[in-house]
Amino acid sequence: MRAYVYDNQDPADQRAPHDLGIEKTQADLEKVGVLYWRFDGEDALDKIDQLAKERSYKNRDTIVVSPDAMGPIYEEKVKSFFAEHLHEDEEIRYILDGSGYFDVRDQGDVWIRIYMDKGDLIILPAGIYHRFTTDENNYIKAMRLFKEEPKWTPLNRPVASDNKYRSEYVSSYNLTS
Ligand code: KMT
Ligand code: NI
Repeated sequence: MRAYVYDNQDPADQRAPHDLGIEKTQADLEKVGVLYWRFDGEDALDKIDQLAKERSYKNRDTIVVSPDAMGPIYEEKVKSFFAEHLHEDEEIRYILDGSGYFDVRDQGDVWIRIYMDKGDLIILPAGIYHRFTTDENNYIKAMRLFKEEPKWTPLNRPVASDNKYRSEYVSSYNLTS
């Protein structure tokens, strides 16, 4: 994992690094409710099982985002993952192979880009505005964990002003809106 401020240059190329050169720490991410773990080595899956148990993530599946796995819809999918959105439940991803970027909004509404590769696990809280893209290698394999049923419907920004998941998120992390 490596987090840094996203530069808004060349917006046409979402898969470029867009690295403004300002590093962010795991503590910076925690300020907006984003949790991170590194699980590698032989007991990685045991550690995931333990975290899943502690947090009541009962189910999981695997997704591969790549031209090989998705065929002609790949470009369209990559564009749709990159639309700024939130979910009404946590988004939990463990990277099994490959790499990609999760972008999250900080308290000042600035994009923080989080580079994730094999062994990285991230939890985005319900209500946070975010987006995802593959990087220039065009390949990521990730485990998606969820509590009961997957609630991955993306709600694009802006959501309704009375969306309770957004309101709860905003008040939990002292954002202005
Ligand atoms: C998402 O929610 O944007 C995704 O699941 C993208 C693939 S997970 C690396
Ligand atoms: Ni999402």
